[in-house]
Amino acid sequence: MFSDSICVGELLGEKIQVKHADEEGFNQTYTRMCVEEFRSTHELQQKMANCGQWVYVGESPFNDQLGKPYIWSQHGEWKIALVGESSSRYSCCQLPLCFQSGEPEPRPWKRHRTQGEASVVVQPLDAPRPPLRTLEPVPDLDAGALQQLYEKGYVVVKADRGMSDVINDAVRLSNILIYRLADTALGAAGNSANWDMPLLRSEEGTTNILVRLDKAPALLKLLARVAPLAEQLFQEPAEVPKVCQLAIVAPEGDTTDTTWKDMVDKNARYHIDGRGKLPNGFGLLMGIALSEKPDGAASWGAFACHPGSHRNSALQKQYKSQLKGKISAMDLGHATPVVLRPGDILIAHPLLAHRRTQNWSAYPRMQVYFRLRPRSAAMGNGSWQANVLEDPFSIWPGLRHGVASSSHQPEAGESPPAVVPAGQPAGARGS
Ligand SMILES: O=C(O)CCC(=O)C(=O)O
Repeated sequence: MFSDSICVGELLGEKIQVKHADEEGFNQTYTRMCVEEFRSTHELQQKMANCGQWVYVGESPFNDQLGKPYIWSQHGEWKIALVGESSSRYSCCQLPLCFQSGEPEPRPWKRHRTQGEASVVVQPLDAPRPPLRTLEPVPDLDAGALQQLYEKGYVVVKADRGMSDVINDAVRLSNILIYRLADTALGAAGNSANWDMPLLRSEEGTTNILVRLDKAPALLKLLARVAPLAEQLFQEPAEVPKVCQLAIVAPEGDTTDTTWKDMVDKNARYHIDGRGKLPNGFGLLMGIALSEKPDGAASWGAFACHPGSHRNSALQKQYKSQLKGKISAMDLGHATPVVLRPGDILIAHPLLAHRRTQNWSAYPRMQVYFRLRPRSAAMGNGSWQANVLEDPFSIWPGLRHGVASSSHQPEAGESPPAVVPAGQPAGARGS
């Protein structure tokens, strides 16, 4: 048990440290990890419901029998648990998550397995975090500004370069708050068919919203503009889907996090649309960017893909098993983020393995996705996509035609890929 104090390192940094626990297994360094990544790499007994963005994971197992210790938060309450155990060992309502210097106050931790409390101290692992950078103040009002204030009663002080950093932090915080509020509202509304909105469904908060096209003329207009590209590939008009997907990637992290600019993308799990069902029922993924890549952002929530994976038949054959966790996922290396400017159109094969990157910027990434299929497919029995796993270009006669009339025509053997299911086309999301 923890005797009197546990010194946890700087909670908002990459690493924290636990010291002075009676059980030696807890006394080690813990590294910050996204909850999603933690879940996908450890066999957890705990559901970790309503948890925050982060978990801190110990470097070594607790002992020979028990797994790694980890520190996580649920509804703002911090807990210490062990991989393999179904309930946490300790909890603490308050941690001084953000402090500039000096020793934080000891906090009582509740013991779950034995009665009593343990006193906990949170402090930086290495050097204490320096106080907030001293910002240069804006210059004094000059004589002209003072004169205007005198005459007109108002004046505008133009933003200088020193403002951009602080504004960026403030914009990011505002966006995190807005999108958390929106997620909460969407969760409370459930299926929002009764709202006075074109929104059909949002199973994942603002992350993926299905928007009814018949009630969203702006998006229908957008589709009308881009649909000829699908027609070129299908060599027939595309069916107008019932919905499209509005995919928003709000800024990652916490409102108290000051280290976000240093963060890099840690998502790693690619998917092929269709939730394991291949072929997956649509013939073309079209994504149109609504937002700009923020200046200097290394990871802004971009669509990222594994080029050529649409022709990887080995991947497609094993995909369902790896999705169910029966076998380990095929290593496809690093995904390529696709940089789009507002209005740019991404066209992707339905079998392309892809994912979204984390958004370590101040602004939400917004993209509209249409999942399209040939109009005749709606009438038929799925035969239009019957050969797509053997011949990924069988669904795109227009590509064959176009390539043939230039120099090189892809052969079926050149393209071992796969595709999607019949049935629900647009909106058939994968993972
Ligand atoms: O948001 C994105 O760019 C990707 C979304 C995605 O992977 C999907 O909907 O299947």
